[in-house]
Amino acid sequence: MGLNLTRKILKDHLVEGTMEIGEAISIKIDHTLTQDATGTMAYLEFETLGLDRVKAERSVSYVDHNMLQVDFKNPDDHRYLRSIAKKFGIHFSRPGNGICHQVSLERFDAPGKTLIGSDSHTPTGGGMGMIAIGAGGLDVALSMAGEPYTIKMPSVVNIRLTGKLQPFVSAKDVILYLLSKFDVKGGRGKVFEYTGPGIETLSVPQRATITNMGTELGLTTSLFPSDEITRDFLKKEKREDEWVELLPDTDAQYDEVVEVELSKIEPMVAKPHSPGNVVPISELEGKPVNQVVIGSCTNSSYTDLVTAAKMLKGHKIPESVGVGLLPGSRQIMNHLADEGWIGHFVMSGVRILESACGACIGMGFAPGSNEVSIRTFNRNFLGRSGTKSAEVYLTSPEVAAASAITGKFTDPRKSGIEPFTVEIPEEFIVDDSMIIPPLSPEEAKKIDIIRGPNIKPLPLKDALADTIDGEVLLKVGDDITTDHIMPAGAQILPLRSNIPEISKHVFKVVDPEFYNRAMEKKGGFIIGGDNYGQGSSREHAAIAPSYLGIKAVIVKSFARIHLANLINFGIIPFEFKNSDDFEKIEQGDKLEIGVSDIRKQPVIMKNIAKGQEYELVHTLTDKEIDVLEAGGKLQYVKKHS
Ligand code: MIC
Ligand code: SF4
Repeated sequence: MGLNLTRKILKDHLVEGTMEIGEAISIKIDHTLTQDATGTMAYLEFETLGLDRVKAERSVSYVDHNMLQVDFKNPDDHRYLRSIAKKFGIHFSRPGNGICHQVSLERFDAPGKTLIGSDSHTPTGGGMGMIAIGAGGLDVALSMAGEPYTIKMPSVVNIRLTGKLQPFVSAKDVILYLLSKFDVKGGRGKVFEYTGPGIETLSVPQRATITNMGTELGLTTSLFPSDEITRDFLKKEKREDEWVELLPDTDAQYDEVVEVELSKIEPMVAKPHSPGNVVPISELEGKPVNQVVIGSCTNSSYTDLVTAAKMLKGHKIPESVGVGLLPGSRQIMNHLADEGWIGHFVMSGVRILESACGACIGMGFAPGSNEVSIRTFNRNFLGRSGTKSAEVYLTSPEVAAASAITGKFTDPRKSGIEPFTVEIPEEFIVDDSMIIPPLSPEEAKKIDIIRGPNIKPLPLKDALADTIDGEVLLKVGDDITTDHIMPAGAQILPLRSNIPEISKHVFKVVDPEFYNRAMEKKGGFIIGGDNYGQGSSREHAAIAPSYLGIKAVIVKSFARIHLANLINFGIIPFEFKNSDDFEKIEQGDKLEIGVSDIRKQPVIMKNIAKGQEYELVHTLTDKEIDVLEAGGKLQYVKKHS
């Protein structure tokens, strides 16, 4: 029986387990990625492991999220991260060099390798033919320490692409189309592996747009083969030596097949407040727009940005619209400058922002009250832009540019602009002078780690008691994101290295009183619906609740990365055996769960207030139960080393 590419790469890296769907497998990790907003915590955790140097083949630390620098906090984190990189043998991509996923694709990703990153969009690397997975910071720290990474063996779906995209329709529309079919829960426990003649029409950056936003489907990851197109991209990046051909077997087996005819896809738009809320542009045409932002790790390729520049060239942006450009990397910014495109953006009235996450994570360029913002990003969760009342829509660069010109939602095919193609340059401008390479072990010994006053040690939980009890502090519905649990943005993001401070903001967008209640009641429980914890990989959405005394989260189902983060920080992730029980529980109910032997399922939860009992289940492995019993993964690792 022929192997698909996902299974081939996983098999090559398998350390433990059998590759049966749903079974826990541990894989060897070749590359690691961190960004500053999750990285400071990941390195604080790595430090506690007591190693002299990272053991992964290639580890890279990026600074791209916390770049506003309104006071000492962000620059102190940057300085800490730079000293850590030098101390432990890590590449350091300096602030200004670009967004982690874009730079990783350009300078570090390599076909056939495995990559773990403390950012949920790490699967961007799947566009390069590697297994790239997003994880919590602690799991990345352990991968840097040489530990294998454990996932549940995913099922592999063959997304078979045929045909060719129409002019002004691009890779973003392909992934938005898939989101319209499968929504934000449809990919859980799966890998989307792209095959078929249509893939030959997509460049590596276009493939990476699709794999990047596969995260929004809830996928474990997404994967394209490594073919001549991959080779060509690596050659242009002066890294052809890292190319290997990697294809599925001709008779490869898949668990499902989905056919997608590229020529039938239209420009698509994700409406507020979910990337899964997708409609064709025709449903929105003519609606006034106040803001347009082009860029981010989803749409920052040369083709994306030159296409937008060509469309905007010679036009003046109407006064009712503010347009921003966030080029994903310094390399792309250099091309735009070198070839005169920056000038065209500026002449049309676009505000040039820096090569960073910026507006995507609410770090500046927020829309006004009730305003309509079109963004070429991957997420439009409530309040993420910094303005809770704003309506954020996600589109391709083509729709964004056409709408920026008219001041209303515009189908680029009807914009009057003649269709054109943008060829990737013969060679990219390769300049790694903003990447500090790892020091030799001897040089590294001389480095001191520099910490600022906002960098506080990580508080750890005690070992698990036999019974856990307390009140239901909050009851929420389906699809709660980690942006709901632990919001980001300019006020809160700089507190990522200070758990006691950041904990004050837990669930702030859902219930501003949550923190006070959790403190007053000395912790308790959270009740949730389906797909609890979707979105970002931020482990702060587990660490901060753990610090506030949350003992268990009881929901209908979890999203993958958040589930792992809860376990890592000692919060028990239970699911209702009978999802109707969700309805019976209210905020304020007093619950009690005997957890001395949670290996035996179902586990009984008593509702003292209502005199009821409910059956709970979980998907925990024996090792995960040991981790929970120790109070969390760091405590467990220390006990076993
Ligand atoms: C995001 O897009 O939500 C982030 C900010 O990049 C997060 C990481 C974080 O919260 O630091 C992610 O995607 O994991
Ligand atoms: Fe940065 Fe936005 Fe990409 Fe997250 S999704 S890595 S915040 S650009």
